Amino acid sequence: GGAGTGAPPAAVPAPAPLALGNPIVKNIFTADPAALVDNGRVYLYVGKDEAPVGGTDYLMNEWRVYSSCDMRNWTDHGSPVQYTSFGWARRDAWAADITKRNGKYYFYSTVDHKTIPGKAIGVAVSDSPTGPFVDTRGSALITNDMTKHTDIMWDDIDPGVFIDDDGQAYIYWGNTVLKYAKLKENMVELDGPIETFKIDSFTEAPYMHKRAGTYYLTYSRYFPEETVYQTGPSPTGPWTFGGVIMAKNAVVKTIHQAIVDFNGKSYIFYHNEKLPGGGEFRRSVAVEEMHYKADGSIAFVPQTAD
Ligand code: FUB
Repeated sequence: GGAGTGAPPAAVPAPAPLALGNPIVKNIFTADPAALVDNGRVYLYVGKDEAPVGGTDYLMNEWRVYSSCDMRNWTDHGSPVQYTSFGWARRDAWAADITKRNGKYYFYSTVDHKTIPGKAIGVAVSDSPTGPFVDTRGSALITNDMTKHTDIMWDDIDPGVFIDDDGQAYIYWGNTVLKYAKLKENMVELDGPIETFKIDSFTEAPYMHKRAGTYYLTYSRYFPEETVYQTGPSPTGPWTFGGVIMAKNAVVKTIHQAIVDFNGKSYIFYHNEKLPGGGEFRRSVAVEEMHYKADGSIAFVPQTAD
């Protein structure tokens, strides 16, 4: 925090919502946004929801990437990576995250493993934010630990990757139990043991960002999910509950956020059911401006329809 003047924080007037053109992608169903700001553009990575009307499970084979210079007009760059990019995966292009280090782009993603029961997390590398991404390590970065869990098959999902100012990288992931580990500078190997945070009501989709020296751990809680956050003085806590950022959707039980700063504003991506024909397994990604109050807390974000 800054030097205190004794004056209370200024009240932040509720800003008029910007027309951001939600949902962002209108010709296919999309879910699980990840975002990266690079060279003056924001890149948005999504999973493609292909379940038919009345489908009873996710049908997800590939990720797609879009970019924008203004958060309103988006360029479609196609599919930079599919679950088949991971030779050890058998299906399910579930949630992913993206980061850049030393000029290379690292795409972390959830897939279903061919031989180790349950979900696993892989990492694929590219020289370009629009891919193609290649699984240079040729094996999963994180798999279900069968010595500890023989019954939880989706606890290794939803990677969130964060590189701190001192260069140390972290990966956060999990369902029900929030796990994390350090990453080596090469970004494709864990550096040390897998640890856990004890977070009440944690469901999934952990995401780390840092602002003015404070670490913000955002994630989904409950089911149907709402987006909430904790703050801490380090990337490993200790954590203090901050509040609800976004309320649960009307229909879709998942919500999966990603948060970036772009051209001096903060934005939160998420998904809902609002593209016509949408539903639980036919989601659509949207974006809203996100505001910090003077004390660093995050103001509640209403969803906009357009
Ligand atoms: O899209 C499949 C799964 O649903 C994701 O991995 C979760 O975050 C939830 O959105």
